[in-house]
Amino acid sequence: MESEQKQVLNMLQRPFRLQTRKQEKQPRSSRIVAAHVNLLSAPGRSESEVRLNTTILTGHPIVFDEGTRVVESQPPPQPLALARSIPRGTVFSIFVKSHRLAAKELCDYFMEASSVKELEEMVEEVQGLVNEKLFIFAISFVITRKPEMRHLRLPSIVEIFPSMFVPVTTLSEMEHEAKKSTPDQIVVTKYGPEFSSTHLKPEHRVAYWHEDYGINSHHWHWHLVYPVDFGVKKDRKGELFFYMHQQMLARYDMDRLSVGLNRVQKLSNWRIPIPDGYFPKLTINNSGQTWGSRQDNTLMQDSSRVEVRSKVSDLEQWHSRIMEAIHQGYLVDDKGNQIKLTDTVKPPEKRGIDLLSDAVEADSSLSLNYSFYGSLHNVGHMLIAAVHDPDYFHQENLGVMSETGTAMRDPVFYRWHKYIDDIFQQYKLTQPPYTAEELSLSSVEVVSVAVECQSQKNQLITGWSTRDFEASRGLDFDNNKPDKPVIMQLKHLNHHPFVYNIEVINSSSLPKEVTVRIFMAPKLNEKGAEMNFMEQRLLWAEMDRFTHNLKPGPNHILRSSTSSSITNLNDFTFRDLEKQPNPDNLVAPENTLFNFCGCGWPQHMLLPRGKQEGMSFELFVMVTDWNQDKVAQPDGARSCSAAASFCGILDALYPDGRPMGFPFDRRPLPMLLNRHVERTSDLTRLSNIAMQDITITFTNAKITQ
Ligand code: CUO
Repeated sequence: MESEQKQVLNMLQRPFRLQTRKQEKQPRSSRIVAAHVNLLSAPGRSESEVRLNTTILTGHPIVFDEGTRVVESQPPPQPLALARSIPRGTVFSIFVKSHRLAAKELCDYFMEASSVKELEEMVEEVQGLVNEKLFIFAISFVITRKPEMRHLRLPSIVEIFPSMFVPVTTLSEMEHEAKKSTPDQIVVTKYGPEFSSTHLKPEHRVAYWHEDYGINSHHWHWHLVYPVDFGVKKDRKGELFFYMHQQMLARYDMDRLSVGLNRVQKLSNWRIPIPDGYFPKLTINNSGQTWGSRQDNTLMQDSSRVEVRSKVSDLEQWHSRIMEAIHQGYLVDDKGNQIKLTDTVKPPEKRGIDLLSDAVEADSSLSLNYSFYGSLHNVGHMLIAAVHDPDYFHQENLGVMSETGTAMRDPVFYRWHKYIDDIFQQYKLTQPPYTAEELSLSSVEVVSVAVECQSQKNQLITGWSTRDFEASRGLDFDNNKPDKPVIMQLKHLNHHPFVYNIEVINSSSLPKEVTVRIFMAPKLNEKGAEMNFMEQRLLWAEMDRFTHNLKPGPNHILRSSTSSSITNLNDFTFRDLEKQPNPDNLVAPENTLFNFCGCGWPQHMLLPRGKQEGMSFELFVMVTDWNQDKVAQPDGARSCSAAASFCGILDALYPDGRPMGFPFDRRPLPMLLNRHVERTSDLTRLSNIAMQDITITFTNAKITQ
C-alpha cells in the first residue's frame, strides 16, 4: 500500500490534470450530493424540488412527481457550485471575498475526510473541475489543519506551480530541451533574476529580492496559515499580520540600502500615477494564461471587474474612518459601542493593534465593524491588480498583486504595504513609551555580543547559491516521458552560516530563565548618516528570539544562525519527501507541528545582501525575564522551534507575551537613567541590553555549504 505521504504527493502533483477516474468508480459524489441537498433543504424549498434536484445530481432517470413542474430557465444546481465558479486557468485570489467563499466551500468539503485515503478519493472527484490554485490551496489547508494529517509534509509550492517562479519563455525552453533529450539525460535549466528586467530601472537592483522563491513561498504559506474569513481565530492573528509584514519591510529596506536605493516610499496618494510598472512574464496556474501587467505611470482607477467592484474613493473613505479611530482612541463596533484601542491590556483582552489590524486587513468575521471600516488592505491589493484593465474591457487577467504567492515580485507590493504599515505605526505612536522597568532586567548583564563566521569576528559574508527544483512535478514537459525529471535551477542570495556569541552575567544566586532577543539594523541611512532612535526604529529586523536558562554567574551563550526563530528549514521537494520515510511516532512534537512549522522565512534570506566594499550594521541583544514574557499555553501545546516569531504555533498561543516588535514598536522614553534618549545605543545604559557593530560583505561569488 502507498504511504500516506506518497498519497499526498500524488494529490499535489500536476494540478492542471483533468479527472482521470474510471467511470465505474464514479459518484462517491453522494457526499457532494448530500452536502448539496442540505443547501436545497433550506426553508422555502419544497420536498419535491429537493427530490427532483437530487435525482438530477445523482444521474438517475428523472421521475416526475405528479404536479411537479420543471422550470426550464433554471439550470440544475451543481455541487460545490461556489468552488466551481472560478474558471480554471484564471487568478484565484484570497483577497477577493467571493473567492474566499469558494475556497471555504471546498476546504469545508475536504475537511470532512476522515483519512488520507478518503481525502484522496474526494480530491480525485474534484480534480479538473475547479481552479487549480484553489484546488491546491484547499488540499494544503486541510492537510495543515486536520490533526490526523499533521505528520504529513507539503512539498514546496515552487514545484507544484513552477509557472509562479520562472517565465513562460524559460518553461518553453525546458519543454524543448526535455523533448529532444535522450532517456538518460537530465535537463537542467538555469534561471536568475537578472533576466526579468534591466538595470535601466533602478528597482531592478532588488529583483533578486522580489523574485526570490523562498520569500514568495513564505508569503503564500503565511496566508495559507492565517487566511481571512475562514473563521480561523488564531491567537493575535491581527497583530501578527501587522508584525510579519512590518518585518518583511524592514528586511526589504535593508536590502534596498545595500544596493544604493532609498527606503521604500508608501503609496498613499492614489490620485497620482504609480511610477513603477511591472511585467510579470509568468503564466497563471501552469495554464499558459498570462498575468496582467502594469505600465510605468499608471493611474489607479475605480474597477467594475466582477472580482473587484470597488472605487478609489472607497479606500479614501475607509482610510479616513480608520485614521479617526486611531486619533480618537477607539473603534466603533457594529452596534455603535466605542471599543478603546490600547496595547496595555491583560490577555485575553485584545490589544488595540490586534483590533485595528483585523479591521484594516480586513477579516469580515473579526473586524469589529466590517461594513464601516471596509476592506482597506484587501481591496487595495485588488485595485492595484486591476489597474491595467479596470473594467475588463480587454479581458486581461488580474496582475500579480492579487495572489499571495506572486505579489511580492511587484515593487508596488512594498509601497502598498508601507502604506498599510504606516497606519499601524500611527497607532503605535499613540501608545506610551516602555518604562525603564519594562525594559530592564537588573539582575542580568549582557557583557558582550559578537558574531563569528568562518573564523572571522563580526564579519559576515553573502553571495549567490542555486537550488534545484523539479518543474516536472507541476508541469508535463513531455507526454512520452512524464516521469523524467526536468530541473529548474534557481539562483538566490545566500550567506555563510554564523554563530552568535553572547556573554551574560546572572548576578542572582539562582538560575534565571530568560528570553534572548536579537535584532539587526543598518547603521547608516541612505545619506550615509547615523540614525536616531525614531528613524532607525522601523529598520530593526528580528534575527532570533529564544529562551535560555542562565546559571548564576557568567554564562556563555552560543547560538547558530540556522536555529533562528524566524526561519523555516523544513522546505522540501517532492523527491525529498519520497525518500523520507513516514515518521514512526505520529504524535511526536516535531511531527504533529510539522506543517504549521513549514511556515517561515527562508534561511537563505536571513541576512541582507550588504555591499561589496562591506556595509555597517548593528546587532542589538536584549535579555528579558521569561517569567514576564511567557504565556500560559493550553494543555498539550508544545513549543515549536521553527519560525514561531513569524508564524506562531499551531493550536497554541503566540509564545511571547510582549507586544510584537518589542522594544522597537513604540517611541522611546524621552529620558532614561536621567539622560536623554536620542539613539538606540542609549538603551545600552540598561545592563540587559548590548549592541555590536558588524559588517556584511557581498562577495558576488558562489556560496557553497
Ligand atoms: Cu501579505 Cu498584503 O498581506 O500581502
